[in-house]
Amino acid sequence: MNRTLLIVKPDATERNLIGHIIGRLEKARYKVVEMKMVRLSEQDARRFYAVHEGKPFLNSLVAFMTSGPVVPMLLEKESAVADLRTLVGATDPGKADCGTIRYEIGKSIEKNSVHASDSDENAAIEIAFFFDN
Ligand code: 3AN
Repeated sequence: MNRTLLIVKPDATERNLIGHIIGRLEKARYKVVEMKMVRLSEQDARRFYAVHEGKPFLNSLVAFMTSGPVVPMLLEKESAVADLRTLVGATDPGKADCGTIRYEIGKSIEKNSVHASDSDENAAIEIAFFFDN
């Protein structure tokens, strides 16, 4: 078993898609170990996306991620990180494979409905950002 972090982003909480996303995760055999709804401050969002410091889209991304509630979840499964990246799909929903969560509900490269950790190392950092586990 290993762990990863998924965040339901504001575009998806706004459209009442939290339950839909949890359903997709549970059907894909993820165990939701921890979950909460939070409103990120600008400082939180900048800290979470520190790897994107200097990127032209950072300010807009921070504004979007603080525009409404988000739902971080700690998920457990074998090959949790890689399988979740596959299930979530490409960053740009227009380029995401058919059947992926972003293909299905993503609106744009920014409003792409979910975040998923991209490595075991980042999963551990991102889980610690939101949860005590
Ligand atoms: P992913 O979420 O697929 O791992 P990252 O980590 O490269 O993608 O980017 C983090 C977030 O930044 C994305 N989920 C998206 O919301 C936003 N983002 C990434 N690239 C762009 C871009 N070129 N224009 C606007 N937003 C972007």
